Amino acid sequence: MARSAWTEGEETPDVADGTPGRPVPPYAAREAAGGKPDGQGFAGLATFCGRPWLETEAELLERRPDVAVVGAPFDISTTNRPGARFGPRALRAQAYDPGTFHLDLGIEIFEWLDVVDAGDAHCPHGLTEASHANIRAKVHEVARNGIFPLILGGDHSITWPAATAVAEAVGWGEVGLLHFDAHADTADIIDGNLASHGTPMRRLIESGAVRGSNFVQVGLRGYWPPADVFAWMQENGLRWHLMHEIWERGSRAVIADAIAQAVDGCKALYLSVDIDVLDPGFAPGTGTPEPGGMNPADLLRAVRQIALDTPLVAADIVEVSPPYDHADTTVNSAHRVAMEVFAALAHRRRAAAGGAPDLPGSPP
Ligand SMILES: [Mn+2]
Repeated sequence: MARSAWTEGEETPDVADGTPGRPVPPYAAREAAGGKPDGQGFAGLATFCGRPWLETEAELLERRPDVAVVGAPFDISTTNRPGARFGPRALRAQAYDPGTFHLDLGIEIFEWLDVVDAGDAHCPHGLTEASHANIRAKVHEVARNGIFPLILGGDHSITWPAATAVAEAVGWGEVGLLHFDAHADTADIIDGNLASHGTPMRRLIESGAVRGSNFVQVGLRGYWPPADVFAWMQENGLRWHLMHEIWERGSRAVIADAIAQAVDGCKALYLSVDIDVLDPGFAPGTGTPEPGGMNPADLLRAVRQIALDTPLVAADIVEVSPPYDHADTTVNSAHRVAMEVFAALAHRRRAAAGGAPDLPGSPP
């Protein structure tokens, strides 16, 4: 049994195999999987989860990972306080890195799922069209090669180019969208802006990239948008589950309904998580906080269930605005949304290979 505490009378810590002063290597399993040692997220280069950094399509093609993380550091389409351009960097550098074994699923995530960090789409300041074009191109580079893109916003306007790229790669009009948010983001034009963070979902329906019949929203609350926007949504087959319904029926029942609606007749699904779906007490670091939201335990389990039970091909996590965060609370919750997606996808790969959960997990 290795001892790690100082022992009285010794000049150096008693470590690893008991040899004073001997260097401590990282856990072999994590190092072999290309990751950082447990708990060392603060050290070294800030890639997402310490994963390999592969910025070009050629590098992606050489390795052919299962998932590529793409940053979309763009925030000039926010209607209120900005700062989400700092989201991707904070999610890479600030999130507490706890390890890689998912307890509930009993899985060492990166032994079953190869995840890389593909860097950021270039978002030149003040240029919405160019930024969105670059985001669309970067996500398309990933999706067209059969790699699952996990996109880090940025404000929610980035879902317009990102989901468009996924639809181009996977099938135009064959992609559904499951959307967690305090707000519907289905307005037509806000202050003359077609590319607002309050309008991306309408653009996706209008273009035909995403099917209205498989478009499901969860967590809406507060005071926006007005009734005429919901009337447009109803005409186009979109469905929504208000936060009030979660309060009445419980998250588990609502999520089960949302999943059933999203996947009914659907070939592929895109998950979009606006972190403001969480209550601002859990996620203060966001541009348009709305009190009365979900808690992280419910959101994380919902995301896990969606990644387990749907033909999920892509996901984004948006509206993390680190300048308004406290104690990295928002960043950590958003980071764990990604971890739930990874763990569920890893579990599916293991199940397909005939594997079973390791202790302490149990079948989901
Ligand atoms: Mn949103």
